[in-house]
Amino acid sequence: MSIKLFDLTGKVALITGGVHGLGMAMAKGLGHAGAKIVVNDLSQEAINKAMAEYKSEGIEAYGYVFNVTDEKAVIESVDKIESEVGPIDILINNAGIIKRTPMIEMEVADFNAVIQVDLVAPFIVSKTVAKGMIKRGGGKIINICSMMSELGRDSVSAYAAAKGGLKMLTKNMATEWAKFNIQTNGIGPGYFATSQTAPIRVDGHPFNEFIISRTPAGRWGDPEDLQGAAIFLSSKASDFVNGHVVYVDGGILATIGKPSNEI
Ligand code: GCO
Repeated sequence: MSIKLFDLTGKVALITGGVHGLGMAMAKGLGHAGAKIVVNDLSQEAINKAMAEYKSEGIEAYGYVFNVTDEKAVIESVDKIESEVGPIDILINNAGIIKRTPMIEMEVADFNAVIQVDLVAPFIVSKTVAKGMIKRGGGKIINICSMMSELGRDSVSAYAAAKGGLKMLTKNMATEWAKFNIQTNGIGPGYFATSQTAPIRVDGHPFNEFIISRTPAGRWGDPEDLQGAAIFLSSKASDFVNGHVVYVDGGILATIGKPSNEI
């Protein structure tokens, strides 16, 4: 008997914001493991471009325009997805924004905007999707946390507050929903080469050199490095895993680092 622990055939996975970057990379991983992929964005143009990319890789994908911070829109869209594509078995709360501003200069409105998208929206989408999962006997929820779920950094106060909160929200979802056979976990990416980090990754930028020296693997992550953790936490292989954040970070959280002059 072949045990297909990581097979997602027949599953429907909603990856919020999965039209580029880390979300798309994780969605492609789930797609190649057999899942039907559903993504959302605020822009139909971004969705159209993403649909073409998924199709070019032979992945069955669907796109919906809705704002993850708008509860009414989320409820309507989840209903539409579940009637048009199928019941959502896997939810990856990936959609997120970042605003890099020193706290003393940060506008409260900007702080609130980051909290809404990066923390409140995962709450909204998860509680909406979990209602169906509970009725159907289970599901998988993955919250995309961050290095900033564990560590602070100059200029990313709102993002760190949101991602720290998202780590604890993940533990609370696990606490409340594991009895319904819903496994809720997080993935914490280290520093990855995406559009979100492009401004701090340019050759010669001090932060670029810092990350490469501070990461034991000595490189920025490639979005495909996240696919294994995403498939694991979406599959039967993680049916008794609850409330953990799997850090895919090249070892950066494992070390205090070393003096720059040490070979
Ligand atoms: C930053 C980066 C980080 C990474 C990621 C780390 O400005 O420090 O953008 O926030 O994107 O979140 O896990």
